[in-house]
Amino acid sequence: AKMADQNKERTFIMVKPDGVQRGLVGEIMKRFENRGYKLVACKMCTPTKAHLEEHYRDLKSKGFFAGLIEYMSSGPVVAMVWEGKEAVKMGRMMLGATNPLQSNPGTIRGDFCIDVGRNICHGSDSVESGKRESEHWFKDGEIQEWSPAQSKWVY
Ligand code: FUP
Repeated sequence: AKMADQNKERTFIMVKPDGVQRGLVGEIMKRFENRGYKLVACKMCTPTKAHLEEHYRDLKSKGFFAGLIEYMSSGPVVAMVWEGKEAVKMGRMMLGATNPLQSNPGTIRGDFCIDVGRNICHGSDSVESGKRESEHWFKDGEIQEWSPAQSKWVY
């Protein structure tokens, strides 16, 4: 991929209900902003089970699927799209491993959680799923194209 394309890679990141309830929304957003990623979409909503079943469709056969849907639909989440170089791989690295015993201190999961079923955040695992998930959670027009260099409001 050309540099220009690479710098526009997007990933879907979500603060899960327990992350919202523990007051970690700002902490998680701050890490992406500080690292140098650009927020291009953001909203709070309580997702329906049907919406989550589509989001997690690849996990339908797993034993934890019903519990996962119940947990994820239990309250508001904060859904976001972050843009920048290697956003998908870097997002996963910043989140930390799915298994709490392997999520290193310094990562979001490694710093804030110990239970795989209450792991406070989601991040896309490929560029493809980043695109699919962003389009699943946001309508056309809810994802913003913006650049600080074009703004007359920043001086
Ligand atoms: P991740 O991409 O890190 O979110 O991990 P997966 O796609 O494998 O799993 C999605 C979600 O299912 C996890 F965030 C938490 C939940 N899960 C469990 O509850 N139990 C498991 O054994 C594995 C995953």
